[in-house]
Amino acid sequence: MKKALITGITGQDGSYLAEFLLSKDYEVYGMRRRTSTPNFENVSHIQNEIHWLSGDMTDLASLIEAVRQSDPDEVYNLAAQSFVAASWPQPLATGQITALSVTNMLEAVRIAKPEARFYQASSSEMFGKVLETPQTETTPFYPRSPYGVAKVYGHWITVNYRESFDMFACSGILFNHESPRRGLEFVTRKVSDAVARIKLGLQQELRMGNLDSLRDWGFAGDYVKAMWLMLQQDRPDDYVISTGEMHSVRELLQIAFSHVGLNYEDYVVIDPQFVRPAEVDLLLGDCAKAKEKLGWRLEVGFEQLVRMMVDADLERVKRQAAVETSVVV
Ligand code: NDP
Ligand code: GDR
Repeated sequence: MKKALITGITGQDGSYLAEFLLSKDYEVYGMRRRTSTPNFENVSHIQNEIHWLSGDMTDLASLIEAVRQSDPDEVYNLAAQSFVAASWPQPLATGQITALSVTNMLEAVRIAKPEARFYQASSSEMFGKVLETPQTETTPFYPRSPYGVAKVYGHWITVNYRESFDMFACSGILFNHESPRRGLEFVTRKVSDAVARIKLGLQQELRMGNLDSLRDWGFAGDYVKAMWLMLQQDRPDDYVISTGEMHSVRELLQIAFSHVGLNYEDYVVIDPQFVRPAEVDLLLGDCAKAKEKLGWRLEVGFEQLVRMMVDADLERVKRQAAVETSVVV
């Protein structure tokens, strides 16, 4: 039985990856930090199947201990301050967690289990300003946010540990991927949640930022399979994972609202607080290398993804509203 250690297991990707690895009979170790309010929402259905370890990305001692205790064959480093907009008001915390902590994790592996295979969650945000489309493994980086800058550091330190210490370290340059487990602050989930609330009469408007930005959005369940595939190869390498399709935020709104018979223009209000100091106008990935070398395939398309998220939020909001009503009665 193979053993995997996942950081960031309570997040969107960590939960899908844990499910996927459990289905492949892995022993899954999940590292989580202490939070004042426990947040097992994404993993509650598999909570008892995971071996829980306590640790924080900024605390090297806890990471070494997590690697020692789990003795993993594979390490998936997904933990990060992952919300781009929050990286301007919290640039140093973002740098500590999303950039420098990658070195912490690589050091923990190098010290405690150097032969373990390592996956780093790199990001299309590293491309930032458009220098080339579609973007590939060789497109230069020009990050446009403290988050993007931090991810560039995490990416290169992973490459450097591979080249310096001969570690099996891979970096997945993943484009945006979404699901019903996406945090509520990210644009797809903000929209699907609002559509559900508006449809059910619980919200009147939706305040948004830049509707013209273009993203290459896929389904998180498909993308975690690519992470695993990278660690099953003979040689470590870096791969772009994307759909190769681009849609605007406006299109996202159109599809989500029309799925419940509404017109987004009747509800959306532009609010400058959601417009970023510097924007990534366009992301479009070319994942030919992953298709060819990993045999990775996409299963869920954009419209299907948006409808899936709206349907899931309709169900969830209805359930919550029913509980609240019964409490009031
Ligand atoms: P989430 O924000 O959903 O999850 C982030 C996870 O990191 C959470 O489990 C969080 O724990 C954990 N975490 C944050 N800070 C720390 C810390 N100091 N110590 C320990 N754990 C910490 O992100 P996603 O699942 O969407 O993304 C996973 C990774 O992939 C991230 O690195 C992200 O930057 C990267 N990525 C994501 C893409 C996407 O489109 N989703 C695209 C490209 C890259 P807690 O629950 O306690 O907050
Ligand atoms: P992104 O995702 O920044 O691409 O990073 P997000 O969903 O936050 O934004 C996507 C685009 O939508 C525009 N936008 C808004 N975004 C939010 N959150 N809220 C709004 O109201 C709003 N209005 C317009 C944004 O300006 C942006 O252009 C995600 C994260 O998962 C990162 O961790 C990951 O690395 C990248 O994707 C790839």
